[in-house]
Amino acid sequence: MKLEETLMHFLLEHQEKHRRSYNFLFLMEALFSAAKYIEYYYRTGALSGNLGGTSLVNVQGENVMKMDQIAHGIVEHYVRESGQVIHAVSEEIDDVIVLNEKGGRYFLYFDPLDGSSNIKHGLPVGFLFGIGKRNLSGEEDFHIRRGVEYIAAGMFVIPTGVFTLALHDAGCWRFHLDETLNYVRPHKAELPEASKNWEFSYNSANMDHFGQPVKEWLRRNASKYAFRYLGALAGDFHRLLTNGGMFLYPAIVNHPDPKKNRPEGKLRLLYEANPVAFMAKEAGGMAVNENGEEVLSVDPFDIHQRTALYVGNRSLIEELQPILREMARMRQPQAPVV
Ligand code: AHM
Ligand code: MG
Repeated sequence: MKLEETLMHFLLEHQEKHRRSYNFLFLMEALFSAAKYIEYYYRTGALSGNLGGTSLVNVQGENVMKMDQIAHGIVEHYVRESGQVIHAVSEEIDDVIVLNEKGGRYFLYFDPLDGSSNIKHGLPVGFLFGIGKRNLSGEEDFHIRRGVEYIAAGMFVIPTGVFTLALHDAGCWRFHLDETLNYVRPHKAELPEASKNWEFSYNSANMDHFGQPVKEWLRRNASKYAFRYLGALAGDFHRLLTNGGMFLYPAIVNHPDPKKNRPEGKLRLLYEANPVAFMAKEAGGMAVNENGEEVLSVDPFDIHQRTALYVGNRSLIEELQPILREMARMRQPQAPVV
């Protein structure tokens, strides 16, 4: 019998080493409990009729699935009970969820079940989150945190029992759910420098509607590597963390059906792109948006704002970055020649 190191023990050591409070552990415990419940509902969803849709449309104009609602309810319950969160933002709720403004210590941004097109098939989805911290040294102004201000971010790939957690300046770590429902066996995730197993991951059906320079760059580069696409960010990013390469969801422009254009990108900044960008950074990688700016540095103006995302090995992103910056420059209105 081999007994494994648990995630709680790993976190305790981490907090002690960095002389940090135990409050973070209470919040993490709430997230683990929520993830385990979501896993259970998802795994049994086909038999209990929970993998279908509802008649509702969310703030983003998308159909709400039953599992979206169930997963949100579970996370909100545990997070509220923990007493650790001041405000939360969920993909499923239009407004900021006000929790413990007086005693809470953290801000939580989460997507309880991301990758909705996989739900009816019971295929992998993700519970993604980012955590910001109260201003401890002065008046709290409740501002929405940029990705660089997150102290941690993670993703549960549901229903696989795999969890990845990145801690500010302390790396990106992977854990597995064991037979007693403990997350165990910390393993450091680092994007491999060697390109042997690198993969590209994007919705190739959109390729014709990416910006022209992005298309050209992909035509020159993507065929050097394997192509994999699950359609759920957590699953696609999970592969990327092990194999290296790039995941991209660029802006979609000039689509013949204008409703399908997404000039601002598809993914949500606070609870999809930023958690992934944060994990990538802690694993040695990088993420930029359609302007070539680091995703983590973007100042949020809306809790549900969208962004384009290019994330992966630093060398690949740095190669693409000047192309994106140049595209952004060309989009600026040119000063009239006098
Ligand atoms: P969702 O929040 O509606 O589930 O959308 C987010 C998902 C990501 O998980 C995934 O990377 C992307 O959308 C897939 O989009 P597409 O189906 O357009 O390829
Ligand atoms: Mg989502």
